[in-house]
Amino acid sequence: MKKPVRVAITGGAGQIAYSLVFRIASGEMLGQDQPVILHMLEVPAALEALKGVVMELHDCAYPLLEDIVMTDDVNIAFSDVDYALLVGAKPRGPGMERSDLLKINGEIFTEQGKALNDFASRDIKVLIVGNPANTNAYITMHSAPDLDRKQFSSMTRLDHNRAVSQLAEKTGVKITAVKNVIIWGNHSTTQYPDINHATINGQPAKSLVEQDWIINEFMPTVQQRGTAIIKARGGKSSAASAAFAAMSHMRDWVMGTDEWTSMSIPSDGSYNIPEGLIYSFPVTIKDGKINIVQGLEIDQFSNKLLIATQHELEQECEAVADLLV
Ligand code: NAX
Repeated sequence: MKKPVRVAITGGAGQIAYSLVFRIASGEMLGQDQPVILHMLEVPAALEALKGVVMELHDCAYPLLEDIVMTDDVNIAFSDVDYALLVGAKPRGPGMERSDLLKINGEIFTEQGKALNDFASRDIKVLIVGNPANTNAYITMHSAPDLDRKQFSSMTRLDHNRAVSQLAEKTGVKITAVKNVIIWGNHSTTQYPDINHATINGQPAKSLVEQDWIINEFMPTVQQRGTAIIKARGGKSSAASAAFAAMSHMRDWVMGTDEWTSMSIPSDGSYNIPEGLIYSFPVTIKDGKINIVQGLEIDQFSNKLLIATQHELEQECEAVADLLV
């Protein structure tokens, strides 16, 4: 057995965490030979509910779960943690403008970034799930100047999985037949789900579906899937699929992957995306290092969409500029 690692989850009493923490404790994220200590952070008002989740974790008697730290103190939550999944965030309330949402969450993620900077393991890997995820990751990264930018990411894996699933369903193939789908940009409706480089059983996906379907069905379905789920679930947003995506994102970061996946990471200037912007790219991962897939041909239609989602992210970053160090 390996030495236990510490995994922090914020928003521990929320609905995504309720699907996520049990899988982490069972070894699904980091492997069956990796004991874990969970650090669960909540706001004071939700500590009682969090207590219930912790009771259930104990009731599972997971062999790999060594200990649980339950707290409303961000510094304790991030002390010596090796992995942090920042799920908790303030939802958009009635009458709240997007700029208000950015500001309120900006304050939360500034505080959390500072705590990661001061108390987390120097090798920490950070995934931001809470929305607006890319900009929250940007703020967290800027609030942790002693950590490497490459230690920060945000989640577009759920969008990626949605795109793979839509394409498999349309062409009547198994999920595993679909490769090289890409989500570019922001985790918002401006994201660009791109199948120009995708293959299905080795054949170009574009030769198997019509352009009209790509533009008028595939892209809007993926972009607006979150809203469709909220409507279908009577107001509740995606939770199990989001938890699975978060776990897969972290697992791939640690274990590596030969196939492409999509991750929002600080741009290194690839595809002319300004350096440092947290932007979703096609990536592969080896030995814990995330590599952006290089050399893809970007046609004019795609280029316009890559720039549009970049602009939205730049505007979001501008709206929180006064919070950045
Ligand atoms: P819930 O409202 O069920 O849970 C959020 C939890 O976070 C609450 O228990 C709340 O008390 C806690 N919280 C709020 N501020 C906190 C803070 N400062 N520190 C610690 N905990 C705090 O939301 P849930 O459905 O779990 O969704 C969580 C976040 O994920 C939301 O921001 C949501 O928009 C976002 N999502 C992101 C996705 C992505 O692909 N990146 C997809 C799914 C999801 O919509």
